[in-house]
Parts: sequence; structure tokens; C-alpha cells
Amino acid sequence: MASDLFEAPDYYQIDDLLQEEHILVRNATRDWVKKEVSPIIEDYAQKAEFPKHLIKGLAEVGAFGPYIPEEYGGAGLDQISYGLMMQEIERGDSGVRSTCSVQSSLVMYPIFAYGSEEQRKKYLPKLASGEFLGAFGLTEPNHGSNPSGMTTNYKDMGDHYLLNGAKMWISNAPFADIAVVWAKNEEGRIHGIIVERGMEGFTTPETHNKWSLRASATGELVFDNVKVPKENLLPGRSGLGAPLSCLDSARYGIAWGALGAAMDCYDTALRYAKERIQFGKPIASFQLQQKKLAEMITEITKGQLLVWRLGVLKNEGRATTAQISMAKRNSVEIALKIAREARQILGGMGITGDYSIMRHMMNLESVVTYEGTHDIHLLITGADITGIPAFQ
Ligand code: TGC
Ligand code: FAD
Repeated sequence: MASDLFEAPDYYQIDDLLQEEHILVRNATRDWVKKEVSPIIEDYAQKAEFPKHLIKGLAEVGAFGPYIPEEYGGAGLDQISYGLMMQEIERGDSGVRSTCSVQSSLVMYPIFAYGSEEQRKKYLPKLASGEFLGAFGLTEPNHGSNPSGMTTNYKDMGDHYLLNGAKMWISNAPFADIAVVWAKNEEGRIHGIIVERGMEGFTTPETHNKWSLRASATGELVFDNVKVPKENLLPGRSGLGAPLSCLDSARYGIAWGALGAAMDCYDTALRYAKERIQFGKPIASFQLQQKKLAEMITEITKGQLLVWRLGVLKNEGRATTAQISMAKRNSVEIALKIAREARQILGGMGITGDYSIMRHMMNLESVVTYEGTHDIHLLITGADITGIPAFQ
């Protein structure tokens, strides 16, 4: 891949809205991505391999549990710092950001919010330091958009629980040390349960042949009469609302993250358009190319303002699920459009791994589907504004 010349767009001087700490965190993450992710990521994506060696560095920049309190090993930062980190990491690659989203919002957050004090002390510091990597099991082969229908279940055997079922499409599954798994008890009530690698009957086969998120490992979580100690049940909350509240946090991070991918595509296309000569002129001098670039920076700027405001609301505890859905949906939609336009600006070069655009575009096809599909987020907005859920 060509060297990383990324210059972040800030057309509306949005940096003025950020505090000093936000800018420090953002710049430190940006520098780390330039040094550690950009030089290697294309190769790992081509090989369809997760760059495991990045785990230590991700932990050191605070990307595992940015908003989890320091007493549990987290970075104790606010939601805008968390968002900016996800923006910078996804600017490098959506798959690397996925690992951070899962670790922070789908594994550390439920243990922090719904775990016992013993569970917090046992798992959170190891997850924050990268000693443990986690996975989040909600989706099943027959229940994706509709997780309430899940069939994974556990029975109370007196001194332990017996877990059966399967989860599919699980990020980090093939090498995760622990998984936060959502399963129904005998009354059909959903609970979170921590399953550890090595428990008998627990396997994690890898999902191969992905054209998207190739630098992130995806797999299944299969439970065949797994004996889980009773102390591994998350005691703090039951019902579908528990996993959905974790999704709020991860979707919020994706709303920032997808903008990072969009910024990278825009910046790459702008630089290329100014350098590439056709008909004796830089292609940036042609109105058709300027239209594409002008529309990209307009959408990025609107997206930046949206996620910044959402971050303020989230810091105040006022961000709603529907507001988060709108931002996730908007950021991914504009990022996909920008990636497609940017690729065209690069002509044939746009399809090569010499540039990041095609990788971003393929990654975003997962991002538009996971954490709630594009349709589901539109329906969440629809239900919110009309008061009439149209999911079924
Ligand atoms: P519904 O009846 O609306 O709600 C069920 C219960 O949950 C409560 N609730 C929430 N609580 C907290 N936070 C939220 N965001 C909540 N949303 C709903 C709700 O009040 C209710 O509580 P109660 O007490 O009345 O029972 O549920 P529904 O079954 O109608 O479903 C609604 C729908 C379709 C929006 C929901 O199921 C949904 O969001 N589906 C999409 C599934 C999804 O996003 N899956 C993601 C899997 S994880 C993943 O993709 C990780 S990728 C990671 C990476 O690599 O980055
Ligand atoms: P389906 O739910 O079958 O949807 C298929 C199509 O039907 C979609 O277009 C959808 O929008 C549409 N549709 C569904 N319901 C409706 C409706 N009511 N109205 C209108 N249209 C509808 N899950 C986890 O639990 N943990 C993970 O770590 C994780 N990581 C993932 C990583 C990757 C790379 C991918 C691709 C997925 C991951 N997922 C994970 C799963 C992801 O959350 C699901 O793929 C997603 O929720 C959609 O479920 P589905 O694929 O079963 O699609």
C-alpha cells in the first residue's frame, strides 16, 4: 500500500467544538494508526487474517474500554473521546475497529454494567490490557434482525448451568478467550452468561470466504452441553433490553467509525484527483470530479456535526436508541456512497490494494449489516417518530 498521507478534513472547524483532551486522544490514536495499522493492513486483508500483534498497541492507546472507569483498567474517557478513537481506528480499517467495538461495548460494557463486582474485577482489567479478547454472541443462524426469537438456552442443574445452542457471525470468535453469550433460561427469559475458552463442549469454528472485513476474524460459537459455573451469569439485568443496551454503545462508536472510513476515501480521492493528469489537466479541474468531491465533503461535514452532537447528548445521558440508530445509519450510508464515488475518481487504480478505498468499500458492506441492518435502523426511526413499530 502507498504510504499513509492522510490529512483529516475539518471543513467547518469542528475541532473548535472539541476539548483539549479530545484532540490529544484523537491525535495519539491517529498517529498510532498511521504507524501501526496503515503499513500492514492491506496485506492482512489480502491474506484474510486478523493482525493479532495489534492487540497490545490497541490496549496501550486505550481502545479497549475507553469509557470504562480506570479502577477496572479502562481509560475513564468521555463519549466524544471514545467516538474519536473509533473514527481514527476505522480510518485505518473497519475490521480493527470491530475488534475494539466488540471488546469495549459488547464485552466490557455488559460486564461493567450488569456484572457482579467479582466478575468486573476478574475480567475487566484483563480485557482492558488485551490479555483477554472477548466476543459477543447474540445472532443465531435463524435469528439475526430478530434476536428475541433466539433458541440458545441454559438449564439450571443445581450446581451449574447447562448451555446448548449456536451463535453465528461472531466477530473475534475463533480466538476469543471469553464470550458474553445471550441465552434463554427455562422460563424463556434472556440472560447474559460468560463462557470461557476451554470449557468442554464449547467450540468456535471460523467463517471463511468473506469478501468483507477480511482483516477481522468471524466465526461461530457452538455450545454442546457446556457446563457453565453459576457465578458466570450476569446478575444485573435480564431481557432483550440488556443486549440491546450494549448495542446502543457499539452503534454509537460505529457512527463515528464509519465517518473515519469516509474521510480516508475522500482524502485519498482528493489527493489523487489533484495529481492525476488526463487531457493535459489534473482531473480535479473537471466539474464532474469536483461535484463528487464537493458532495463528499458536504456529507462528511454534516456527519461530523451529527456525531459530535450525539456525543454531547451521550455524555449527558440523554442520547436515545433512535438517535443512535439515525447516526449509525447515516454515517454508514454516506461512507458507502463516498467509497463508491472515490473509487471511480481513482479509475482503474481504485480497484487495487495500492489504495485503501476498495478495502473500505468492502468492509462497509458488513458495517451496513451488522449491529442492526440499514433497514432495521430506518424502522427504529420510523417507530420512534410515528409511535408505530413496523418490524412485523
Ligand atoms: P422490543 O420489543 O423493541 O424491545 C425488547 C425490550 O428491550 C427494550 N429495549 C431496549 N433496552 C435498552 N436499550 C435499547 N436500545 C433497547 N431497545 C429496546 C424494550 O424496552 C423492551 O423491554 P421490555 O422490558 O418491554 O421487554 O424488541 P423487538 O424484539 O421488537 O426488537 C426490536 C429490534 C428489531 C429493533 C431489535 O431486535 C434490533 O435492534 N434488532 C437488530 C439486531 C442487531 O442489531 N443485532 C446485532 C448483533 S451484534 C453485532 O452485530 C456485532 S457486530 C460487531 C462488530 O464487529 O463491530
Ligand atoms: P436477516 O435478519 O436475515 O436480514 C436479511 C434482510 O432482511 C436484511 O436486508 C434485513 O434488513 C431484512 N429484514 C429483516 N427483518 C426485516 C423487517 N422486519 N423489515 C424489513 N426488512 C427486514 N452478531 C453478533 O451477535 N455478534 C457479532 O460479533 C457479530 N459480528 C458480525 C460480523 C460480521 C462480519 C457480520 C456480517 C455480522 C456480524 N454479526 C454479529 C451479525 C449481524 O448482527 C447480523 O448479520 C445482522 O443483525 C443481520 O442479521 P442476518 O444476517 O441474520 O440478516
